[in-house]
Amino acid sequence: MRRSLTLGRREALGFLALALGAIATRSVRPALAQQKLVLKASDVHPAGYPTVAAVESLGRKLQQATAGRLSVQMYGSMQLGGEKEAIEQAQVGAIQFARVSVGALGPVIDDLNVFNLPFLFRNTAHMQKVIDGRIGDELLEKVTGNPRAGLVGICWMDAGARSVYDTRRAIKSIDDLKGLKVRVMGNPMFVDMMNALGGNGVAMGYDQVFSALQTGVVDGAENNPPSFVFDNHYQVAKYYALTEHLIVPEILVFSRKTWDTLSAEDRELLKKFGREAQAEERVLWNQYEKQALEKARAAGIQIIEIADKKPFQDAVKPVWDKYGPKYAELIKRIQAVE
Ligand code: GTR
Repeated sequence: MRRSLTLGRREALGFLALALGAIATRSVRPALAQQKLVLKASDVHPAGYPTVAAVESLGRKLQQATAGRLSVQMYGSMQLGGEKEAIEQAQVGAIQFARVSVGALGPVIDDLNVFNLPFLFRNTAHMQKVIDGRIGDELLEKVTGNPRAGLVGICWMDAGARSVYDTRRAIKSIDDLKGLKVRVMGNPMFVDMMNALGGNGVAMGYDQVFSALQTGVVDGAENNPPSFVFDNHYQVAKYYALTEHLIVPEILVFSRKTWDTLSAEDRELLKKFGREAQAEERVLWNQYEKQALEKARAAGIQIIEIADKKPFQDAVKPVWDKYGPKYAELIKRIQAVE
């Protein structure tokens, strides 16, 4: 009897989303477009993280430009759950901004999955050129134009390169990955990728990774240095192998439900400040990436350079064979970006 009275975390989040939704529908009505509106934003990362700081800065500019009529309330640190939950909450209009990885949004908007191909970009500078240019704009438009997604693409954000970390052993060559249970983002492409690399890919929400590492549900995960360090995974996983197998940008999306209630001027402001947030986040990102690696080294994490990535690149060929062909044209254009 007692158990039915206690709310599970997921149920509690569900209620929270509903409650936020109720507030949102009350405050977001076309006829009331001139009224004060607090736009809710979700991020899995804590205060101070580049993506969180950039969206907060967007919020301050919005507040200033509209004399306080529009503002942003940031819910960081997974207060509203993981990224799947953030996407769903933005779709129903319970929140307005979801800052998520393209990895997490790929299952909703297949056009984006091109960026989730392992070793697609030569390096992070290449990825930046692509998201800053024509292709970046086109893919944001695909998000906005997707009739089923219920989202508007605002801007991209940097997330560097993702590498494997684990609690068991130093991965020096691809053979060391054999049999390791490695958490990946909730996208079938990444499960296939990890399996192709010799590990066992386990898809799981970001909100569960720390405890899964701690309890041994998984042996490892893969992420960029700031997530590894500032989300505390480095406290349990002591080996970080710089495989850099994925360079997946992040994206800031906005609830279509709310968007449709905004005036053209307000939409323009959101787009303008979004573009600025993309540039601001990059500066913060570069600093944070350096700090993260320094902090990991100081904490005694074994950081392993992988001089020869070719065996890793060769191993993911089946992933390219399975998912690559439908993006063939776009891949050619991406590869041609210098
Ligand atoms: C981080 C990223 C998050 C989330 C997370 C994950 O690098 O910033 O948006 O996608 O990875 O692995 O789920």
